[in-house]
Amino acid sequence: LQDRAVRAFASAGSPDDVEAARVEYLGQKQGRLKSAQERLKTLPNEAKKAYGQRFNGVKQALEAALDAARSRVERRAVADDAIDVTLPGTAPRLGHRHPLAQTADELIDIFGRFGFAVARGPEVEDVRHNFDALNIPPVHPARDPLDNFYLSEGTMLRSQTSTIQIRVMESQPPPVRVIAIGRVYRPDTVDATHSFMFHQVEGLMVDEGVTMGDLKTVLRLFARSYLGEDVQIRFRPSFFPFTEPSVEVDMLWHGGRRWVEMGGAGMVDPNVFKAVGYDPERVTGFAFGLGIERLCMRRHGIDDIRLLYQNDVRFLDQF
Ligand code: FA5
Repeated sequence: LQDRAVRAFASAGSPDDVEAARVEYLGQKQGRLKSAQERLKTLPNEAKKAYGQRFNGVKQALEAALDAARSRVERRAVADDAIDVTLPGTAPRLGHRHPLAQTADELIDIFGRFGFAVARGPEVEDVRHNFDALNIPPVHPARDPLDNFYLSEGTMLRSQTSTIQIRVMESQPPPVRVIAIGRVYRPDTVDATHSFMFHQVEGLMVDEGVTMGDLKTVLRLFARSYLGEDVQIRFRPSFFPFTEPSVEVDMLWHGGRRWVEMGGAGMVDPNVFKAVGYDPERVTGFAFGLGIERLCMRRHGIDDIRLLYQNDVRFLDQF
């Protein structure tokens, strides 16, 4: 009886099979164990003790087999339920690229169409690339420790992406047509259009016969592509040690009531060409450096640069 019952429980594949086996062997009315119990009454007294012990052993074995069979078929039922392919799914919350990263991607795309490749340079720079090779003399106020983040001797967090102009020209002969996008650092006082860490896009084009007219055309075409056909920009005379002549470029801010500086630009100074071993008698070039935050702000109507760094999802969700 015990062997047959244990086999029946072990082979039960569903809750119904388990119940059928339970009724057959452990049923209170006509179960086989019950019948065995009935037989106890018919035995002579001296045989009752041994039979009773044997009966209890069999009963425990059968109950254990029943428990095991029940938990086995239950586990299988749970496993089957766990993959109900007909249930509607839960949509995962997807993130997306930060507006500044999106702006950088678009700049690379637009200037790429104008034939500009992408160059890179380190954020921790040496003073030679940040100042010396850019024709910024040792006593120039731009080097003031109060206006720069100096690190150990001779190194600093770059204050402008113009460093990459130098790195590119040092590493290849003309012609050059590149942009470089990156972080720059300055201890500026933070306000709606200034941060102590921001991004610039640098542009450099060097070849025989490059003119200021080419510079203005490229910047106008760029502004129209990125900010829209109706954007207004203007050029003001300015000064940078590494360009001559130099200009500052303003854009009419959203709302149309004020001009905001977008960047600096100019014709590469012959001293810069000499510092990198280019022949200023043979080639000319233009360079520009634009603030990426301000471009992004003008494009999307953002009023405060600080919103770009706070990572408030209510703000970021809008891009
Ligand atoms: C320069 O950094 C020059 N290297 C640009 C240049 C490149 C001139 C090549 C000539 C040839 P300037 O310091 O003006 O220039 O900065 C350029 C732009 O960076 C500014 O017009 C502005 O858009 C942005 N910018 C400057 N300071 C900040 C700041 N603290 N926060 C956010 N944007 C800034």
